[in-house]
Amino acid sequence: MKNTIYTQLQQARTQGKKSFAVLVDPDKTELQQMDTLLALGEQAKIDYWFVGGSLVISSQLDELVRHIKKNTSIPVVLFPGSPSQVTRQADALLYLSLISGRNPELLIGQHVLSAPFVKQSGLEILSTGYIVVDGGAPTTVSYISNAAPIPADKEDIALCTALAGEMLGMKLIYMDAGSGAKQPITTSMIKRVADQISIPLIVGGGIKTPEKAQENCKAGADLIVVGNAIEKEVSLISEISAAVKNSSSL
Ligand code: 1GP
Repeated sequence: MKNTIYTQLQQARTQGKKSFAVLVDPDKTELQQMDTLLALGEQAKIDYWFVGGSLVISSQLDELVRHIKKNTSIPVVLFPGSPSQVTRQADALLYLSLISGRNPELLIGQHVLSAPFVKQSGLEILSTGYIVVDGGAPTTVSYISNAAPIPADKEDIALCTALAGEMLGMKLIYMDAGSGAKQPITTSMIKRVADQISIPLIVGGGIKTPEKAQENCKAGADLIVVGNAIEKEVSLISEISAAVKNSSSL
């Protein structure tokens, strides 16, 4: 099994180097309009493209990932809302278990059904404890998963959930306020979790400014994910990328 991206993430964590991923939602992306985004991502030296969404209606996932791979050298990591969003064209797969929820299908059920296909895909598999935190508005992920998010001020619950994920052997923790969240995850919750876990921490959902991205990194996030804000204002890629890189410290 490949281990390239995970090794990169672990090394970055050890070195205090922060990473930045831009989330591409296949439903909101026209192939023809991708090229500006791809060029800006290359220029800004982002670390990863994340591709996926809680509910993908479009059937162009394969084609979209192929297009990104053909036009950039940046690795593509799938961030799937369901097993139907797995394509061999990508480099790696966030193998998400929704550990903040109590829906057995999203904890293990869908994994069992898709395991043979996922194994055969040849993708690098990144087992990820996925923690959804209330972002101030109902999000697609909460509705689809039928699972309540962790209240934004319940830092102890987030911490215990992340610790349990790590001790269960997950390679990454992803704390997400949900796509387009009104309130991103607080720096205080990020710090509480980051201080106690030793695996890389991904943070996303509702991050709209370089300042917030930087604050999250300083609080201990290893990888920042931004989708919506960049869809609205593509030039934010370079500003957020610079802010994330500048937060790297030894
Ligand atoms: C959502 O973390 C991602 O799952 C990104 O969220 O689109 O709000 O940046 P945004």
